[in-house]
Amino acid sequence: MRKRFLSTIALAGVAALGLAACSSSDDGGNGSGDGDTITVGFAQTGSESGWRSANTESMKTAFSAENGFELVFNAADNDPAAQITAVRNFINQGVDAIVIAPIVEDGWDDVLQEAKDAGIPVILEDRTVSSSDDLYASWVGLDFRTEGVYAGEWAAEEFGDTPTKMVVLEGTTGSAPANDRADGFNEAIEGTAIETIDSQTGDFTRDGGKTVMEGFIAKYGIDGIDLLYAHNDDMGLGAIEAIEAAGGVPGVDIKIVTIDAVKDGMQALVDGKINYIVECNPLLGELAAGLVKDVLAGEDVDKSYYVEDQKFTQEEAAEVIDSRLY
Ligand code: GYE
Repeated sequence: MRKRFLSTIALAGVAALGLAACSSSDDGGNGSGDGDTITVGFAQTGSESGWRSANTESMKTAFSAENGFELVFNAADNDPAAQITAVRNFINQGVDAIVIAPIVEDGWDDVLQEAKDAGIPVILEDRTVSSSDDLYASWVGLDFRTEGVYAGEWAAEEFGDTPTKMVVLEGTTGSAPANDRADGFNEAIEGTAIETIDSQTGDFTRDGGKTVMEGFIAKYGIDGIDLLYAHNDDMGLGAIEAIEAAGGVPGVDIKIVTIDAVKDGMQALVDGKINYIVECNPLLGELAAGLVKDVLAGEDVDKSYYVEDQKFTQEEAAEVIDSRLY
């Protein structure tokens, strides 16, 4: 797949394009609002993490009345069936466009076809789906596989030939970031002496990370675990609580690498409790809103827009933490 990466400048350009191409909702949508207001149904995953809160805020800000939108917001509490029902409701309401942050990759064919048949364009943000890309107009998000590679490269560099026992806190089972972050990481540590002794889902939540880590500690002991790879900061933060409660020192007794770089995660990195973080930028609202306007205006858009991520050591985190936007 051709990857188009967007720098901050390109991001602003895409958003500006969208604003210039402001369209009216004369495409048959019978949603509420006057002719110039674009009614958008947004099916969010839920509110599982700090990343998600920042993403929701970014989306609500971009899809504001000021910017010409009426936003119908739904958060599915991490339930794939409820999210599909929400999308179906948007179709029945006759919204002008639908934006989805798909909880899991599979299971989207039917409802995406229904949206297409109803003439309602779908824009995906954040996570991807396994359906054919004919069924949606465009996607904007992050390269989860590369995030996993970055995290794995750090681990390979840190541990290399030293026999290392690793546990993994996986994201939501079946979600694109859980799948891709696992693959990318495993690829990067191939040939090292890092051994995955256990890997379970913590559902991207702090509580989930804490509970699963408690189980790992009960089974292997603090001394039996050298490295934790958590698919997001929140699960890593939950695991830190579990390690401290068991008398261990996170970041020292057990090294920790996570993904997201939200404020709390970055603070734990600065404090030495996390050892490395790969960023995942949640500020996708303006891009998604620009894409909705472009698609409704009949502009040509790419099928996928990748936003580039950074990565942080403890020293680098200390330098940037005060200027971070989320
Ligand atoms: O990393 C995690 C969130 O889909 C990229 O979902 C997103 C992930 C993010 O719950 O914190």
